Amino acid sequence: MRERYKEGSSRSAKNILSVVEKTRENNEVILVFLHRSVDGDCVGSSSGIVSMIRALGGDAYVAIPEDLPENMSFLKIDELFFHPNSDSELAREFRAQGTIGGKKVGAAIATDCSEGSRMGLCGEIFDSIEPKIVIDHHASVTSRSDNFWIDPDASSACEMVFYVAEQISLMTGKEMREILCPNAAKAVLAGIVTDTGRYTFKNTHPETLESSGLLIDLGGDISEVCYNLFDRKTKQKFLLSAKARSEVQFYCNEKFALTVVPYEQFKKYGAGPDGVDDVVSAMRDIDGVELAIVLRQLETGEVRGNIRSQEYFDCSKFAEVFGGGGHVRAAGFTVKEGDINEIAEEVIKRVKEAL
Ligand SMILES: [Mn+2]
Repeated sequence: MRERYKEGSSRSAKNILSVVEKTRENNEVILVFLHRSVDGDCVGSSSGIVSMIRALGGDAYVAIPEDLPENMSFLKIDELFFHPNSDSELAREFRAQGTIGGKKVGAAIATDCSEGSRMGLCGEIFDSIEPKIVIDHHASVTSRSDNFWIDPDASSACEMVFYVAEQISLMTGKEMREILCPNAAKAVLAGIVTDTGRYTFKNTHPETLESSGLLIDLGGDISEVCYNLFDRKTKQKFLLSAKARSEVQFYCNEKFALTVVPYEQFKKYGAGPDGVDDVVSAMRDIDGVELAIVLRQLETGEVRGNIRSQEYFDCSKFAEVFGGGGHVRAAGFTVKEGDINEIAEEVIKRVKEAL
């Protein structure tokens, strides 16, 4: 293990071991939380934590506020998840008496996010549980505690979780392949691949590749992960993505690229809300473009903005203007209601002031 993650990963490992011990003694379950609009990193990191806790003899589920996206079904991790508003037996029990499999919730762990406000309908549950452990790499996190490991320099929450698993292996003498079951290892690898843009972003460190290599050993198939998360697409998605790209507009001496995708376009092409996921980084990679933004309108009417920058524009700070957050080179926000074209005008105005 290199120095980079030593302090944070061993502190997190100790915190996790102590809540596993406490919840085992009290016959309680641990819930692991992720952010809404789930992505590979939050899904992978939370799955890794659940696998870890179960390997230590504890009981845990990921509390997810929405269905797992279709492009993640190849991970085969459904049994790690618990959707509190679903129709499942566990969810009905939880709504009726606040228990899961007869157990009270004794601890909360959040990965790839730190605040209930980012967790959709699971946020209220997170806020009501103590103690809380957080493993996150978002620059916008401001609260600190011994139970929080926040490292904005880490490529992904998944990479952090890998090194926590390694510490737990060292501390307990359990083998890595016991701690991260093959499907969890694949999910953790998927998160690293997602947040590094397949190891092309500046957040890719030697540790990122070392952990990925070990995850391949533990059952992560990197070509399967990349094909399912990046390359495979429906015809509908392909056509909508082409339409969104063809509608791009340039501002600020062509340094700012913006495309706006109203809900009617999703309907017209028959594509789901993820139909334009590949557009924003492609726009950012156009010669001369520093900043790319995709605005998409969902069926609920809310407008989601995805922001990417090349070299100097602070996406996280810009997203905060619209109530969002993220990283310096990649961030996002959601506006609950409003006309998408008016929101676009506001975005253009703010960019002109900031860029
Ligand atoms: Mn992440």
